Amino acid sequence: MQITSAVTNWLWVGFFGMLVGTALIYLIGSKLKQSQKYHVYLAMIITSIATIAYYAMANNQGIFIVSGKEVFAARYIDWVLTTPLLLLSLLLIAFPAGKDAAKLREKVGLFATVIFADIVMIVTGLFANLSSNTNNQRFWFVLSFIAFLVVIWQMYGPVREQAKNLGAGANKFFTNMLTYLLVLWFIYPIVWLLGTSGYDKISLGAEVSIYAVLDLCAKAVFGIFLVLYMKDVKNVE
Ligand code: RET
Repeated sequence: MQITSAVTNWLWVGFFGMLVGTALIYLIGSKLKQSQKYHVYLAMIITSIATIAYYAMANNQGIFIVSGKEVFAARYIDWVLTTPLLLLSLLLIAFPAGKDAAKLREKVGLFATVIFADIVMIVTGLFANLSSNTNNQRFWFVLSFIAFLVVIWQMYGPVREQAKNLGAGANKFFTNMLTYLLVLWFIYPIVWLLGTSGYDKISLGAEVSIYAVLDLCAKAVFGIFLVLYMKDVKNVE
């Protein structure tokens, strides 16, 4: 198969359709009760993922030729994320919420938003890295960075608000862990810009070693802090 203009046109149809669909879900969903809003978030997340995937495919990104056939990698990234979320929406309908569960479900919307923004950050970062054209690369980088800001904004806003209900010790523990995470995570896009993926200002050796140290701090040291202090803090499970 060839990527003809008809193929590209259909990919743009997919893109605009998903974009309009997302807006409609938002508008219609704004009438739902707060306790049901998580359905709106889930549905919007699903169509937003597809919007991003279609945009990439319409720009000929993430399409690899394997054994003479086009493989649309963006489709698989889309499906691997959206199919579990579609099943989750149905599962949540099938298991009706009791009184306490209803509160928990409101949080599903918040959890899903943070995780969705995080996934968008990584996937669009990959697309930026795969871009051969500077405009495309900038577009994906900015989108990735916006998603990063959404993660930070949610974590410092509603999630931290929630943590204030914990005891003083637990709240402090949460804030310390969050600040540690924020400082480390901010370095990733800086290295990305300075390294081979961006302006090539540092050597590959420097890039790889900084990422390695960052990964160790963000995963191993983070985990160690977590288990070290968790046992001393009350009201955290
Ligand atoms: C990219 C480039 C595009 C802009 C942004 C980025 C952020 C990446 C982050 C990665 C965090 C990785 C962690 C790994 C754990 O081991 C994709 C580099 C904002 C924040 C914590």
